[in-house]
Amino acid sequence: MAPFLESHDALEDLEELKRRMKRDGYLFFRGLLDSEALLGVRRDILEIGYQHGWVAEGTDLMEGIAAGPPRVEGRDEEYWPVYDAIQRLESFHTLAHAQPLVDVVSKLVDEPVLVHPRNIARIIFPENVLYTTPAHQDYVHIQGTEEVYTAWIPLSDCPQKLGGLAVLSGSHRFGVLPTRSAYGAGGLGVDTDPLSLTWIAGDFHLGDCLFFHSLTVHKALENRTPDRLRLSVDYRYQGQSQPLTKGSLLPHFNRMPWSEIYKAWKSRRYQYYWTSLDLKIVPWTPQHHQAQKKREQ
Ligand SMILES: O=C(O)CCC(=O)C(=O)O
Ligand SMILES: [Fe+2]
Repeated sequence: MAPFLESHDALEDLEELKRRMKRDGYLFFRGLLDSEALLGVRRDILEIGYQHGWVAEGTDLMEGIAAGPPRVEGRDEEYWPVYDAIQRLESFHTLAHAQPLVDVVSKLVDEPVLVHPRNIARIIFPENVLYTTPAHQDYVHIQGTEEVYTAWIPLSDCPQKLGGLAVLSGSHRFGVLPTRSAYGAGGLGVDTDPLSLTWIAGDFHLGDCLFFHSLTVHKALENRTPDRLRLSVDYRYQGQSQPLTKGSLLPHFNRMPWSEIYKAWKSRRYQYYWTSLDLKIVPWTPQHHQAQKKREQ
């Protein structure tokens, strides 16, 4: 794997940022975000994990030392109470609106940015490599417009052995690729061999952020640590004039209404903020998921 191209030098150069995104399908920034807010979200998530026995007793909470068997999104019933509690966190949703994140996307789209409220958090257990996020494109899940950008942000330093994210540079230029079912987040994978492109990865430090286009193929690296949880968040952004599907305005997994999520929030600033915008809602198509099922029959 080759290292990420760092784009801090181009942060003030709109044309260069756009050029790099267009060429590579990703932008990587070191130290884009303030560690305080990231560590606040980390603490909130680990406190929930601790209450549910996912974090080892008698250890420093912020180290994120795993306890018990791996719990996997979409596979284990035990995942839900923890994930529901994370979805109720004001800190987790507020971080998606951090100015440096919105600023990068606004430079790419040249218009006011819509922050999708469907924010996602990941808790990846160690040594559970079968469920490592497979190579996939976000577009098949999100749809609306291809011009959606994901920001992937680890909530700690994230060396490759903790299971960071890798992108297949240039893969966004191949359109929507055929899917197949796969283990790991999203449940759909793509075959990347025919593309003959290079995987790009690196060691993340707290504050680093990876942006990628909705057609850019990406995957997680295996969490090869003996005992650490990998915590990260992924947020999505697009231009406000671009179409989107209803699902992007619902909570991730849509297990409860926003009113439930907002119950303990202190501020209303980031509640229902999209409802005052004139958004163009378009249908979501199950076609990518169905085509995959047919191919496998
Ligand atoms: O963190 C992961 O394992 C998956 C992240 C991902 O697929 C995304 O951010 O779109
Ligand atoms: Fe993804």
